[in-house]
Amino acid sequence: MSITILKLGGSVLTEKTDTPTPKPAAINRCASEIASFVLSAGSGSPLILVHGAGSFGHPQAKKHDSPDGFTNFGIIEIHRAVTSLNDLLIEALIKKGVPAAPVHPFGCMVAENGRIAEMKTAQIEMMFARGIMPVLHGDVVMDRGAGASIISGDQLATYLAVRFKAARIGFGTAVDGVLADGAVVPLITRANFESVRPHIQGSEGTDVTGGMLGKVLELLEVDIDSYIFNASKETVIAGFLAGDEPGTRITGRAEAACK
Ligand code: IP8
Repeated sequence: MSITILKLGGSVLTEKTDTPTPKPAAINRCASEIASFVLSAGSGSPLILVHGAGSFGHPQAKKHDSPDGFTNFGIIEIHRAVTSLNDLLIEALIKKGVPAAPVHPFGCMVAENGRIAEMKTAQIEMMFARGIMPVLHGDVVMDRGAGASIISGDQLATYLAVRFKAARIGFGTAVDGVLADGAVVPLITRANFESVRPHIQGSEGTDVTGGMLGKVLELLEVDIDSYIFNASKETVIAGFLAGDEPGTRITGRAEAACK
């Protein structure tokens, strides 16, 4: 079984506004590209879909951020915002014929100081067995140290990739890859990271979870071929799912070389 993890950034699916604003056309197009893969690939190639929060989580997390941590109603507002984006994506996938179902981290994960400490995943394996596609997302979760913390879709996607021994990870963003001084960096490894790092450009809008540098740091931790690419451009998601190597390739493999 060859598992692929696809993470769609909040900037692909939502407008960078202070209140939750979806991009319905982009949500539909992403759902179509994913549906073409899922409906033709069959049960031997399961896909785990993860999405970010965009305006359905980052402004709310910023609003409720305080030295004392999130209040209970703050936690609930953040979680409800991101689950409503999850609903929109799942509805679009179901309309395209994909049996997609939510797995909300808030209900099956515990963090420790902002890092995932525990996650129940038996339900995901059982979903694979039936051909249901799990759709997870960055979320606010209960945290043993901080009370509650934000777990990004990037951290979650990487965690799931290790846990399920995924073959490939794709991070679909609103830019062409990791940009250094305006140009796409084709390959990032542990060997060249420090020379690329000072040039990596951040993301626009409110981002409480680390932007582009955060993505690279997550992916460098794992020994899995990963790609950061532009999911706002038509057919790039479909190409990645079909085996293309779009955007920036990142691998934490110690001796990674250009393919
Ligand atoms: O958009 C953040 O996930 P991300 C999740 O993947 C929340 O960084 C709730 C802000």
